[in-house]
Order: sequence, then C-alpha cells, then structure tokens
Amino acid sequence: MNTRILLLIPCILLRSLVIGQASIHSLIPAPQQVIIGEGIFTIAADTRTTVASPDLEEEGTYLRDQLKELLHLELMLLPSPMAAAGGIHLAVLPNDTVAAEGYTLTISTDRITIAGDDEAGVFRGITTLLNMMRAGEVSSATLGCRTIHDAPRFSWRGMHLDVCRHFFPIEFVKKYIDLLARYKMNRFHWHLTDDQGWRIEIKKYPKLTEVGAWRSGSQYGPYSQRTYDSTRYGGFYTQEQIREVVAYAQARHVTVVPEIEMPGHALAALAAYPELSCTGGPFEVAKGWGVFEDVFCPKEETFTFLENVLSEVIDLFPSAYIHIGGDECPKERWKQCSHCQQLMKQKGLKDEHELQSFFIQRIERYVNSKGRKIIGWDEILEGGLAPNAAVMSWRGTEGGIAAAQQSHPVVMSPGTHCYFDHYQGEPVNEPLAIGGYTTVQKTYAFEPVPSALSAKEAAFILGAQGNVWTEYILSPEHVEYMAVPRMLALAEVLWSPRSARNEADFVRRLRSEFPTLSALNVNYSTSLFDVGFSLKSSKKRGQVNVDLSATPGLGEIRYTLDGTEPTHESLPFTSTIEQRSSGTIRAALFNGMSKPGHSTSRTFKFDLGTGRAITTTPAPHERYNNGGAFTLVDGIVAGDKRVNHEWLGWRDEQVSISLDLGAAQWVSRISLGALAERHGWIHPPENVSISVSETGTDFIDLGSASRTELPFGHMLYSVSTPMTARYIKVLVKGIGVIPSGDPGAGDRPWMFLDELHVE
Ligand code: TNX
Repeated sequence: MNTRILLLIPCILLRSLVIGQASIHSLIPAPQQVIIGEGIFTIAADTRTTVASPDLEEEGTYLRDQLKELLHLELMLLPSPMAAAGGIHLAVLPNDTVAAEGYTLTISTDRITIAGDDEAGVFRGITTLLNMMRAGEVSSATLGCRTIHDAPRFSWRGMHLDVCRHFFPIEFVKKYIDLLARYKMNRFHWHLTDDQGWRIEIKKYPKLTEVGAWRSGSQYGPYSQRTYDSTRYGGFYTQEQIREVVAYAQARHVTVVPEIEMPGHALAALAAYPELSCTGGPFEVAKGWGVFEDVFCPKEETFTFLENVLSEVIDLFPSAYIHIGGDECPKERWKQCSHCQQLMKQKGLKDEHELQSFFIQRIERYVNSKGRKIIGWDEILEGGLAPNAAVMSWRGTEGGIAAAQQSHPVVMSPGTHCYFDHYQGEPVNEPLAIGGYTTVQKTYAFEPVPSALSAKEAAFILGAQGNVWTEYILSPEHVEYMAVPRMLALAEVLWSPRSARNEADFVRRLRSEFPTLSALNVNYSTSLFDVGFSLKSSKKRGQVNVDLSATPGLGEIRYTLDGTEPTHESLPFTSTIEQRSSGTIRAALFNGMSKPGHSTSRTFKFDLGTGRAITTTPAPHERYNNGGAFTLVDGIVAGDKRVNHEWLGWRDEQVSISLDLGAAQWVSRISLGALAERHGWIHPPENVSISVSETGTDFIDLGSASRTELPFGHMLYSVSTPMTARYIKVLVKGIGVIPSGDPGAGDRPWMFLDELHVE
C-alpha cells in the first residue's frame, strides 16, 4: 500500500463521520428529538431490509427502490418479525403517546430500525433516513449512530396545485408529490376545475373535457394590460392517469384531495353544459383571469349533474375530504334569475348568501351520504356553514377562527403567508407574479394556531397548506421556483414542535439543502440570498443614502457602482453608500469566491429634486409607505410591476407635497408620476396643480399639469416652468369615488404616486 492510499483512508472515515454529523442538523423538517450515539452503520450490498408484517411491503419496496437509486445497491427485501443483525428493519409499533405518523429511527452499529406508530409513521421514518443519506450532492451509505424520536405537530400538511389556469403533465404532478413526501407533507390538494379549464375526465359528461378542457387563448403579461394571445390551450387527465397519481401518492402516504369548484369558478363546465347556468349561455372557457359572473344555477338539473360528477370523483379519490371550492361566487345572476328568487322564497332564504349556503349544504348531504366530508374555501361560512364542513381559510385567518369557534375543522392557508404565487423576493428581481410579497422567512414565521383561539378551539386547526395558483406560472420549472423553498419552511412549521422553531438554524439547514435540490433537478429560488436596498434621506441634501442588507450569516455583500456584475473582489459593503449622481449600484452576496444567489440592483436618475427635503400631507397610507415621502425623490422611478416598493399609496381625496430644492435655481420642468390600474382600484389623480416660490412665502401658481399616458398604465403630470425657484408645492386631487362600472365602484380609490422630477 503506498502512502497516498494510507493517507486517504482516515480522510474517507473522517468525511463520512462529518457527513453523518452534519446530516442530523440538516434535516428539514427538524425532528422532535435526536440522540447522538457512537459509531457508524454502513449500508452495503449484503444489507437486508426486513419488514415485520406483510402490510409494510409497500414501504419496504419504496425503501429498496430508493436505495437502489441513491446507492446503486440492490438490497434483499424479506419478511421477518425481528431485526436481523446488519440489516434495516421496518415495524409498526402503535404507541398511544405518539401522534399518528410518528416513528422512532434507531441507527446503531449493527442495525437500523424504523418503528412507526402506523404505516405512515414507518414511511416518514424512511424519508428521514433517505434525507440523511441524500444530504449534499453525493449520497452517503454511511450514517452516524443515533436515535430519532419524531412525530408531526399537525395532521394536515398540505400543498395545492392549480392545473386549470395552466396545465401540468402527470410526470410533473408525480415529481411534485415526491417533493411533498420528501418534506413530510401529506396532503396534495389538486385544483382540477375552474373558469379557465376543466381538467378531469368524467365519463358521464364527456363534453366537460371535449369542450371544457380547452380555451381559445390565454391572458399574458401584467393583469392591468389585459393582453391575450389566441393560441388554443388546454389538457386534462384521464381517469386512468388520475388513478395512477392517486396510487403513486398513496405509496408515499400523501392523500390527494380533489377540488371540484362550485357554485362559482364554473365557466369551463358551463361552456360545455350551458343549461346548468341561470341564463342558458352560450359561454366560452375563460381566457383571462379573475372572477366571472356566470355560475352554476341552483336547479335540480345542476344538482343531478354535480352529484353524478362527484360520484365519479369519489370513486377515484379515497380522500376523506372532497374539496368543493365555494370561493368567489358573484351573486349577480342569482339576483336576476326567477328560478333562484322563487327557490329563495320557497325555502325561506333571506338573501343570496343563504342561497349559496343552501347550495353547499345540499352538496354536503350527498357527499356525506357517500361516507365522505366536504371542505371548502372560507366563503362557505357566509349564509351559514354546512353542518359537517371543514373550512380552508384563505382570506386571512379570520374565517378559520370563526369556523374553529363553531367547532368545525380548519385548514389555514392565509394569503399573507401561504400563497406561493406571491412574490418571494423584491418584485423588480423576480419573474412576473400575481402580487403580494411573501418571503421564505415570512412563511417560516407563520403560526397556524391563532392566539384568539382557546385550547379547545385550537384543537380544530388541522394544519395548514401552501397554495400555488398558476395564472402567472406557465411551466413546471416555474412551479418549482415558486414552491421551493417556501414549501420547506411551511413543512417545518407544520411538522416540527413549536418550540423547535429557529429561523437562523432553518436558514442554515436550507442552505445545505440547496445542493441536494440541484441534484434532484429542482428549480428552487435563491431569493433568500438577495441583497436588499434601503434608500434614505441624508442630512447632506441632494444625496441618497443607500444601505445594503442580507439575511445574517449568509455571506459578505459586495457591490459595483457602474452596473457591472459584482465579483468576490468588488467593493465590500461596510457602511452607507452616499449616492450623489445618476448611476447603478449592483450588489450580491459572496461566500469567499462563490456567489450563492443572483445580483440585485438600483438605477438612480438624479435631477434637481433628488435627495431634497420633502413632506406630504397626509402621510402615505401605511400599506404603501415604503421609505415615506422621501421615496418621491429617491432617484428611483417606480417600475412596471405594481407590487413595487417605489409606489406610495393614498386613499385620501387630496395630497399636498412640499419640496425644498435647498437653493433657488433655474427650473424648466416639474413632473409627477402616477399609476392607473382600475382593476386594483388604483385611479390616477383628477388634477395635479403646481406652484413655486423663491422665498417660501409668495407662491406663483403654474396651474394644472398636463397629463401624458405612458406604457404600463403610468401617467405623467407635468408643467414647464421656466423660472428660478426654490420651493415647490404640488397639490394632487383624487377622483373621490370609483366610477360605476369599475371594480370597487362607489368605494374610495387608491392613488399611487412616484416620482417627483424637477429638471
Ligand atoms: C383567489 S384563493 C382565488 C383563486 C386565484 C387566487 C390567486 C381562492 C380560493 N380563489 O381563484 O387563483 O386568488 O392568488
């Protein structure tokens, strides 16, 4: 043996020990308890997998198949009541003190045993074992000895996927289920029907997929632009494919919860069977996003149809819960429909909300008669909850709180923390999304049990769920990008004990998970590594103070001042950057030479007003007040995505802005930007008037600014001056109320402003 080989042996040994050590701490979700032992166990070609009962054959097969893929070892699978020395043993040992799906994984020098509280528990233990091996880019057959006692905090640990707005093939659905299983999620909520497509074959109603699965085009781009292509789009799953997915999920102890939307979000079904509407149609499968007024009409024919559909659905999906939608059902058609009005009278229903409740209760009776239960979005609370229904709380947690207080089971899925179609990094750096801003840290901070609930009520919280709506998500890679890593944060919230929640430690484990995700070919987001920009006014007027920040402990910030991509040798960020003229700052995080994320940047355009003293009366609304009034003169012009921290928002009728240029100067033009997006209740000002002064006392009124329309709904209000001025006053008058015909008609509109230019 030459000395090189001799040197290598301790290195290999050391490496496997280190991997073993690191991997306990790298588990997501974090286990309840880990007791470190001494020594190692190495899985080898002669390691036998034994199962204590024939019921565990599926779990044993799964383990054997995974080990084959991971380690290229073909292990023997045998029945045996006892753990054999040198082997891996799977057994169910029910334990009343442990929650369902709990397990104990013991790795000792002579064997590995996984004792589950039930079969699902054995499976969860298997995923822990596999995740320990598959930590980093290479899998390790050598594991450090330890005992892990583990059980979930919540029983509903869900992920949802909308396959209606965009359609995803079966192969991807399986990959998605694999991801869920890897992180111990156990519910796959499959959103199968909506206005834009019906995606499940129903034998009795072939037109649902012949007609309802196809649309003649799709909306694209920011919602406010209302742009559509005319490419036929669609697809559906056959019942055979559905069975295949359900079985695939079952083998991973993931329950597939199908959603059949009613009474709203039903346009695709109505396009196929217009007689189920109030007006008779005709209808087209929707090309655009949003909410549509044509909904199922609560007539006998409709109930027969829905019961027949549900009957096939129930045969396909063994899930105890069937999701019946229930969200966003406009009542316009019902108000105009003589059948609906007569039915309300006959049943003594006082309004259309009660009619919706009648609709859902009728469906509930049918689903209950088949031995199943319904779950619906929180709108099913309106007009009275069906007696046995569970509620999925999406418009905040209020619906969930109300349902739990009425002793109904609840799955929390508030938009604020659980909508993975929202932006996860600063919108300027991200692909177009529906809106919102939910970082992985924000999801990690989510607490599914609201403090408003008593201990007894809290017991009705089954868990929570992450939702992936796909209006703006066109490809499987993009679904992965939106779901990962936020799903991992939610997985830990739902599985691990409350007391184990530790953001810094989660971030550390998440970082070590990224190479594994790459090895699994998962297109995760690295927004976690984004450098944040904070722009502030300075006592030295005419400049913008720029601070750069990042999640602590992730590396060192380096930046450039000429817009070029930073390298590990670029300027390190140590103190506030004083920006005094136009230019681009670009920054990224570095660990030594490696750059784990992407760079982010800000491009400043300086004019006479940039960085000057500014006030607004009143202050911007707290929801859209990033940086305060200073944002109007921070040198950054709000971009094309509305969810952009640059826009300041007001709901007041009038806003007055005062700017001091510091000294009297020659001014040729003053202008103010605003946004028009009627669908988001954002309306541009009715009038912007500008006055200037050299002294601060006598103002010269320059009258109303003229308005120019720019792309993306941007508006520019400007006046030409030309004169000497130091003080500028801008009086912005809103339109008062949203005009009829527009969303939110009669309500107060929003005014979004940025930026104030002085040339
Ligand atoms: C609201 S969440 C909806 C969906 C949209 C989603 C977009 C829910 C019950 N309804 O139809 O896709 O917002 O975030």
